[in-house]
Amino acid sequence: MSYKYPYLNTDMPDKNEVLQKTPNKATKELIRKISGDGNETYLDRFASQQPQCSFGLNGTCCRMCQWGPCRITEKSPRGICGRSQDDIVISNIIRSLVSGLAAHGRHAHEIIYTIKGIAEGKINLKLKGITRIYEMAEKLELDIGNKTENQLAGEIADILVEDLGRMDNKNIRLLEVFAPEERKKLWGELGILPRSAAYEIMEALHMTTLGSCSDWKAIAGQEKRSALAYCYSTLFGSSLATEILFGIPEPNETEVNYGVLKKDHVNILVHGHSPVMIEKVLEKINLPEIQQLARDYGAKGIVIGGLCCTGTELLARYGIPSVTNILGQEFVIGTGAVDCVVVDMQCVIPGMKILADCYGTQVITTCNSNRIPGAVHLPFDPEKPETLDEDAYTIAKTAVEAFKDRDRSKIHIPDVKTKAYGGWGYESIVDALGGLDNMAELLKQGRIKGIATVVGCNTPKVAYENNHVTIVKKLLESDILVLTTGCCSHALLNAGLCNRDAVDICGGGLKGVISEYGVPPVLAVGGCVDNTRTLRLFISLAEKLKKPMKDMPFMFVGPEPGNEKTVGQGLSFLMHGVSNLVGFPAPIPVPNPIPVKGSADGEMERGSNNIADYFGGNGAMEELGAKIYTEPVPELAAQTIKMHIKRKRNNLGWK
Ligand code: NFS
Repeated sequence: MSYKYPYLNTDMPDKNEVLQKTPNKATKELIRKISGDGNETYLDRFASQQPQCSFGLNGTCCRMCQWGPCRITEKSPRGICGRSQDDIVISNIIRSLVSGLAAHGRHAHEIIYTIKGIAEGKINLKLKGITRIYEMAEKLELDIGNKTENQLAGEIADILVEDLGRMDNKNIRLLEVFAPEERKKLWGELGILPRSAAYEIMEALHMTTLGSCSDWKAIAGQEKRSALAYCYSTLFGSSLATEILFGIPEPNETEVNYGVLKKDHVNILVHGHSPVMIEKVLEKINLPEIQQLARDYGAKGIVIGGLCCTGTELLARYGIPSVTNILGQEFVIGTGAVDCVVVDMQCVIPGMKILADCYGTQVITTCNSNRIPGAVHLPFDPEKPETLDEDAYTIAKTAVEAFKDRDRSKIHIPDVKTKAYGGWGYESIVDALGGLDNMAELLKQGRIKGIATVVGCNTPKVAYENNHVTIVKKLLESDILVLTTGCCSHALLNAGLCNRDAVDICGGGLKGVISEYGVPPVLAVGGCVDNTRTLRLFISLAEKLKKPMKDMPFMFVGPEPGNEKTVGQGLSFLMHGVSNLVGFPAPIPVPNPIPVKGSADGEMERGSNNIADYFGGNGAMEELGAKIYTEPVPELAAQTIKMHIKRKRNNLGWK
């Protein structure tokens, strides 16, 4: 039985429904195994949270001061201070958005300060993204002269730091150099050009605190300003800085999924988002003495597997096999085969450590922002890097040592491995598809009908990975090319869709493109911050075709929204005129339909509220040329995306 929430106009799945619908055979085996071992996962905790609070689900609970909490009902349409439903709903959303902005900002901070540390000779790493250094130096109009690559990278890092924290009224530099002219003009007219990540977070929290702004439209304006700061300071900032640091990814072939773990090997998982420490740890793991240590303990070798965005980053750069995403992190521990998980920052759920204790798995934390009680803690701080090499060596050794004392009686590794062709970036996609002119032509001719970026987290509110995989299969059938990042990319990689063999499920046009150019139908472009790569591609294609972004057959799809960071992902694209489809209602009262008061169960009528009408109706469409669709049923969601792309093509006069 799934959980019924008629006022949301959707149901949520229970464990049985997840078992029935989740597409990965390995996941089904592990859910059953963990339950059989008598251990719990998020699925059990989700069940014990039912029913979830309707005010929380609708965004109509205000906890922004200590007079509350206030809840909006027919009897009490305003909070104690007089705040309206619209103010409360939009304030809750902007607070989620800027929490996500803070998370990506902190990620960007670590990467950018690592570049500074290397440039100043304090960190023992070598910058690998030389092409990106020169491209950025040119775009930012730096005086290149006889400067070394490290000097230039240091100057770029200083600009990225300003973009993170500028307080005076100047624009984000990365926005100035990467955003389309037409959009910059529009954002200027709307008065929403941002100063920096830090300033916009401060202003968003300021505007929504007790007795500040009570005009929901002004808060929505700050929401858009913050979304632009999110996009250009922290997504572009992190992604480009990571490319300067570790190089631009190159497509590579590998195997992914739970079956990459090996019973007779030391299995180490790397987890989080900012892979600086892990880069060093990998260097140490490859030392002959650490490899020998593993053999001394009876292991045949060492397997590294990736989780979440650190996993997708390592897959992109080194072809290191990825295993799973945020909601698979407990399942993989349940294999009983994981000796150690090395985590950096974000999306590491406490339930993972609880299960790690059940299966004797060692957890090592490497970021001061992400402490976990009971874990070994060896933090990386780019401003105090003196012990980096020593700590990385200790982590590698501790991870291998975990193998020797573990209880190995409860191991079950599902025999499921999938071929994957990952590691795509902006340049490699353009090159592989014959250049921007050719890509534009493929779109115009309709061999590629449109491009959807299908990305983001998992949520327990839809059947795990079912929306990701079902939607994408339907899009491929209709000749829509798919780009993917983050947790969604794990679902698609494991489903075998990031692999040229998936050509068979594609429509005729896309099939031809895949055969001719040798690309897979789904291009995995990295972690969530690497949506930068997709956005650059969308911007370049629109410019090449001399069309505004809002007219292009593009769509942002977030089928399983979860983390606060996901709010800014969709809005980043929305700000550029790219409509969104999300797979579960945001915490906004669902406008249509609502139950008829006092009527027999099931009777519904149309409702409306300003925030839903703005994002999902004509408001955002009139202002930005894009809107947000919500559809939790994956087959219907795919239909909506296809319809959206068809409409865009019709308006362009393309067949
Ligand atoms: Ni994105 Fe990556 Fe996953 Fe969501 Fe978390 S791992 S940054 S936030 S949950 S996709």
